[in-house]
Amino acid sequence: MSNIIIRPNWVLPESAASTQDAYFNRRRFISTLGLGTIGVASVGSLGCIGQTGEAAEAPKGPLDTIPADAPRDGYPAARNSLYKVPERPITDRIAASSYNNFYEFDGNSKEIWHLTDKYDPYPFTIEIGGLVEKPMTLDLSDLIRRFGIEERLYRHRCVEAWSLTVPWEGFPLRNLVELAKPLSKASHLKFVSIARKNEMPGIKKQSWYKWPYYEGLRMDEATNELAFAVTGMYGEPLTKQNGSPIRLALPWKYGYKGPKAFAKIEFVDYEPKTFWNDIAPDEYSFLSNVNPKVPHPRWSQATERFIKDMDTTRRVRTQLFNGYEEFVGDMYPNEPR
Ligand SMILES: Nc1nc2c(c(=O)[nH]1)N[C@H]1C(S)=C(S)[C@@H](COP(=O)(O)O)O[C@H]1N2
Ligand SMILES: [Mo]
Repeated sequence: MSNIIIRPNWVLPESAASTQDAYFNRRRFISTLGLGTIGVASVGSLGCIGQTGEAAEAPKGPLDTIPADAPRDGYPAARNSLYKVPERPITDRIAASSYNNFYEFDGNSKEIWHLTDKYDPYPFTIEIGGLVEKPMTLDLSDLIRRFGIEERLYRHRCVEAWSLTVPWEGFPLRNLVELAKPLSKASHLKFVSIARKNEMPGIKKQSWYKWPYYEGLRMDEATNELAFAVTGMYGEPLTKQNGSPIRLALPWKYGYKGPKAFAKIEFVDYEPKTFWNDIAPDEYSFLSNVNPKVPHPRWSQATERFIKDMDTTRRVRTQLFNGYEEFVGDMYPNEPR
């Protein structure tokens, strides 16, 4: 009896679900093999957990993946009381660090923390360029010291209809925009993540994607008070699987609009291309505001599975702009209401 491994209930059901990840991996895998639309059953074995073969270095738990050299200045930060989530509890920290989406590690599994042992982000710099007074490269540790950090409790809604409530730590993205001094003709920002194929196993395994991950925002979105540059969660620096060393939280948008491990911001005068929109433009729009009335072509967005702990079966109603209409509603006169 002692060798029975009890896994949280998401391990099996998720790999069977038709989602952002499973759908594309399956489709791509099949076309790689030249099998047309048959042979789906063979895909299951790709999603096995614990096959890294590096037990010695592998993290023992999902919180072992906070980089040892992550700057700890300001942690734990005081919570900003302006942003409340009165109707939902805070997600259990282990659950929020175990149930993830970060395709650079794996697109087929939610439990990716096992795969992060080679990833070593620090020291880390962010390159700022494009339509700015002067291009610059900023050291992340310097930025954290310069801006300081605060904690914000935000809802976090994935387009695959699961959600969390997370205490993020970081600084307003607006601070970074002001430091960058964009020219008046800059209308949008383009974010580019890192793609280290020797540290992130999902890149080689899913070589058909257009790495690195890239996303974009309008200037008014990036300077909205909610847009948050996240360097930590639950009072400590970010775990690798949650986007160490820096990612965005844009709580009124679906999760994929917030790039993890971004190392480049380019100011531009056009609407930039984005990773998921390029893959499936009819499924992942540039704006991607959370909206229960706008279904994904393959599933409803009216409700979501709220992940409070390892049980992922509770459903709650999805809210327009994920409950942030008072902060962002004015930016979107054409959003279906
Ligand atoms: N670079 C990068 N950023 C990314 C992703 C990714 O695959 N790569 N996934 C996105 C998606 S779909 C979601 S829902 C969130 C998940 O964040 P979490 O794992 O911290 O909950 O990260 C987003 N940022
Ligand atoms: Mo997502």
